[in-house]
Amino acid sequence: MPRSLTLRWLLAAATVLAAGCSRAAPLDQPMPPEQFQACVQSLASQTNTAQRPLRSEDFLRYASTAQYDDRVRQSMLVQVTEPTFWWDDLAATTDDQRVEEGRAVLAREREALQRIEAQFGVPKEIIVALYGIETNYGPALGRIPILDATISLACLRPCPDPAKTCSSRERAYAAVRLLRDNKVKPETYRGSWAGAFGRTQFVPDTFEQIAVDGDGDGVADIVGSERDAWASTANHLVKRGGWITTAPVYVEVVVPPAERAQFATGGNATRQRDRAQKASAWAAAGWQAVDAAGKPVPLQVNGDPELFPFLPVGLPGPAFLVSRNFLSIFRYNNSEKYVMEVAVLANKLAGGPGIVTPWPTDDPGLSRAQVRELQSWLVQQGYGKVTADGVMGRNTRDAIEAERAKKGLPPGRRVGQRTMRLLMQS
Ligand SMILES: [Ca+2]
Repeated sequence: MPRSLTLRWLLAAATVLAAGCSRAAPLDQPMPPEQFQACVQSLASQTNTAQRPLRSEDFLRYASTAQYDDRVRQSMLVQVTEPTFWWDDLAATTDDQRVEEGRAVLAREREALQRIEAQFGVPKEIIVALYGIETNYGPALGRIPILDATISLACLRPCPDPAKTCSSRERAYAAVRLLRDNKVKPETYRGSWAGAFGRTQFVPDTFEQIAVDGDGDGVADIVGSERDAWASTANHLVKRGGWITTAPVYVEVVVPPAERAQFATGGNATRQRDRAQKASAWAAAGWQAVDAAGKPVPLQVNGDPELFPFLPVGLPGPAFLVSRNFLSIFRYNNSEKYVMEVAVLANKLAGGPGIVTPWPTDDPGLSRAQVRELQSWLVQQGYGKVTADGVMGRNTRDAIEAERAKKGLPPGRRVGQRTMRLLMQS
């Protein structure tokens, strides 16, 4: 989702709330209806601050039908409280099933994707990978009415300075303008709690600026048309992110022995953007690439782009030199994990090995098929709130926590390959 809420923002918001900011709703309980109505009126009175014109009466005409949706608040809380591991997220988001389904999309739409690749200079595998991560290739578009989501969010997360606009308010205004201008169909104007909609999950303000027609009918419809969604995504990566046609997102590397100590960060990420230099300069400094078997090989990159080190969990662990295209995807959704999910899935779609160097864990992550197997087992054990949907949600983690305690495993809310076998063997 372009420009999603960041964990950083959520934590900042939690701090503001904890400090007793009178304008912000407390996140520990649903917003009362009268407060929501007052907030809608207040938003209507501030449309003069909107970055694109919107009259108060136009805003109210649509916003007065909006309803507070408490799923927005609940999702904000979950994001803050449930930490996840790189090896879990990547195992699920780039599993065999998603690779197979992505290859089927590439085969089905080869011509259209090649045309979009030629027009924007973004590889078709990147576009399809992003489609797979965002909405699982289409079906998971989200169910929350966008008007409800964006206005609820603007009320739960008011602008720090009411006289100046901010992203949550802009998003709500853009959500209304899209309806006013008939850019979206009311009946399919649904999406995520953060207001992202369509096949590649644009928020309304981004849609206004970036969405383009990709199937030639003159209309940008990222809900109904895959090609429109793909072209819009490619346009985002180029216009907002400065995509470089020839550069890979990442190259997996071996750090030279003399430099390894500085990357032993105790599990923390290292991103050294200020060290960007040409691939050939890294090679001259002793950095090597890793082949599909994990063997060091000479570092040579087409076009010799500038690269900088990125180590998601430090050493030991996988190490990468990443390009400007890493930052381009980061601009789409500012999460390093998200960037690598898209890039690794794209690598696998193109026949690559994914990440070769092992993660520093003896309990690697589960595919969605394995999560479903675990969930079915948990349901059999009597955890009635668990659904076998392949998603590690709060109910599944609650059940895992209880089951780990029952089996005498160290306390925790996760399960990997090894602990899954331990749990299910008795
Ligand atoms: Ca179209």
